[in-house]
Amino acid sequence: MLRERMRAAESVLVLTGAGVSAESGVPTFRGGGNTAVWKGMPFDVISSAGMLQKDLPAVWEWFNYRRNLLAVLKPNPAHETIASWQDRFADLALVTQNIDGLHQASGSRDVIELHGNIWRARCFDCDARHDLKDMKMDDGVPSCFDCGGNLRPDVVLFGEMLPPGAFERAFDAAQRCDLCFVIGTSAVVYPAASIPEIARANGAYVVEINPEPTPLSSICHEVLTGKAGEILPLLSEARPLGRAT
Ligand code: BJW
Ligand code: ZN
Repeated sequence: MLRERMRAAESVLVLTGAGVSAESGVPTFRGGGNTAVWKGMPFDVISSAGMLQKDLPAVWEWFNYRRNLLAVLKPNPAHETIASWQDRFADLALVTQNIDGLHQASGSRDVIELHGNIWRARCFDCDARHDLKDMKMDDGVPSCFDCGGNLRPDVVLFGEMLPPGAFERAFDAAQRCDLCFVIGTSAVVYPAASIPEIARANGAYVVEINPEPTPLSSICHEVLTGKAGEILPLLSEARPLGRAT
């Protein structure tokens, strides 16, 4: 029973994906949404390492468009419930594939961002990071304040390595957790999707929250079918949970 597991858990890992931000109005990548295609290009083409070489201005245009969409969006009850778990569990690791910063906006600290952050840029030449919230963006490719080199969005595109240390921290948390939540991810992108597998292999109880089944559903001990923003607040309430499969 999940409530018992939550009471007893000492170390909890939460892995989130785009579905956690869906109820805030952020489009998901797969299964519908408006940003799956940008000017005729599928997102895995425009958000790829190859596109940085081929057309950096187009990559900036795509990310500027998305930052503009995100600028007015707010965290939803899913983000808020997860943030409240910092006080509920002695050891909580929040690992996200999301680049939108909404976990931090809801009060989560020390978020392990596997795929970077859309509000940051990185210099190709000197590797300096710059906060885009402070930067006035024009069309074209912005320049580094430190060395004048070309900047790129500080996000992990297809075919790129994850930020140094991020997967290692998530891997450690997966090895030590006794309860693992997999929330709002299609679980098709690796190495992120391996984290619940590692947790399960190390004895954790694995719970998925998603309106749709995923390739990970079959290894989960419980699948809570529905929206994260509706189900997660129920996990903080005293009354019995709804249907679990
Ligand atoms: C709700 C909901 C609600 C809706 N409530 N839920 C092994 C085999 C084959 C290929 C590979 C492999 N290992 C690695 C690869 C390559 C590749 C990969 O995984 N490809 C697969 C697709 C096949 N991986 C990589 O390239 C990674 N790098 C890497 O492995 O480096 C090592 C290496 C380098 C070079 C060569 C070889 C190895 C990097 C992956 C980076 C992913 N980047 C993106 C784009 C970020 C920038 C941007 O935003 O544009 O990250 S892709 C995109 O997918 C984004 C997401 O973080 C990621 C995951 O998506 P997510 O979060 O799961 O969202 P969706 O939309 O897919 O799903 C939403 C879910 O929510 C759905 O299930 C809904 O049902 C649900 N939902 N409403 C709850 N209200
Ligand atoms: Zn620089």
